Amino acid sequence: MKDHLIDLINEALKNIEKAASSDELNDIRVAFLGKKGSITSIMKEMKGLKPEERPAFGQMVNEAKTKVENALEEAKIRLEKDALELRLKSEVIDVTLPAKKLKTGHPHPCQIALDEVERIFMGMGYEVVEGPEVEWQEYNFTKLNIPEGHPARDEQDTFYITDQILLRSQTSPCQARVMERGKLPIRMISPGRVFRSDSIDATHSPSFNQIEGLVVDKHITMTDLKGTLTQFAKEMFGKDTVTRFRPHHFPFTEPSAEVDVSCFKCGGKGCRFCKNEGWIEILGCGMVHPNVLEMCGIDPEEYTGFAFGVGLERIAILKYEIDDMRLLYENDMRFLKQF
Ligand code: 2NM
Repeated sequence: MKDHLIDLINEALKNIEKAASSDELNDIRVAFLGKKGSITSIMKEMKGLKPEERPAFGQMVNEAKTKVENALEEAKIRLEKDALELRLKSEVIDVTLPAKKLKTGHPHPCQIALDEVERIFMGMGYEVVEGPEVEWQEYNFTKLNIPEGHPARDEQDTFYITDQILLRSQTSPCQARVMERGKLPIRMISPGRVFRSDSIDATHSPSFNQIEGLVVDKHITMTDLKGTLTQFAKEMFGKDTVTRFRPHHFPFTEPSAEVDVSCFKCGGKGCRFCKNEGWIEILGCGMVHPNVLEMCGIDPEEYTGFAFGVGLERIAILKYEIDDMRLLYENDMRFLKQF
């Protein structure tokens, strides 16, 4: 019986050594140590022993069980270690391989120019206000001193939705809304998309972006207008930039002016970029017409203001020396990747 037990132990240890998976180890455990396992069953044969032999034999069986248990446990650890090593080998990562290039986008040249304009005016204490692209003709025209019958209202120039509702032709309606709200003083810029019934060419589009500015306070004069816009031009185009104000006409401002900056390519000497003028036109401006203030609920005897409008695409074109505005709209990656 003792020999039988030794044979069983050896058989179990041999099987354990050969086992290649935890399932196999489990089968071995059941076969030898389970309820009906061969080592467990040998206990039942104790009846055949003399009573004085029984304790020693019982102890042998227990030792046999412990031996097999230990072997099973060691095998389990060995298998787990082997499996881990195999996995590490198969999943090895070569950290020296070049990484896959992530295709991240970046701001559009118009967005870069807008961010810059907003940064400059926010630095002077202006707030940025946006308004609806679909407007009442009342806000787009009437309150801006463009009465019925004025040529600017012409159907040829404006996209009408009904006779009262249109696609805004400028962002000034947004400023009329702010004036009407009545919180003074006002220092604001209103960037956004505007619409005019123009044919597409290198300098025109039926939809483009404008940034208009408005300041209303007591004692605002043309000097404030000139100082502010000259400071803007210097920050936008370089500190040596000089401005020139030429008389002009806008219905919503009086007096009105167009502003040129000295050519930042040649410094004003004249070159291809400025078409030998030495000057480049960048914006329109003026002192807010008293009619506009009044129609927006502000007393023109107490308050005055100045306003201006810049084309965003025009700024981007100048800043990046783009020779055709259509490039800004076509989303050709070969063009956009350059910024
Ligand atoms: C321009 C030129 C001159 C302008 C006027 C106003 C308002 F709302 F105060 F009347 N906003 N923007 C203005 C003045 C716009 O764009 C070339």
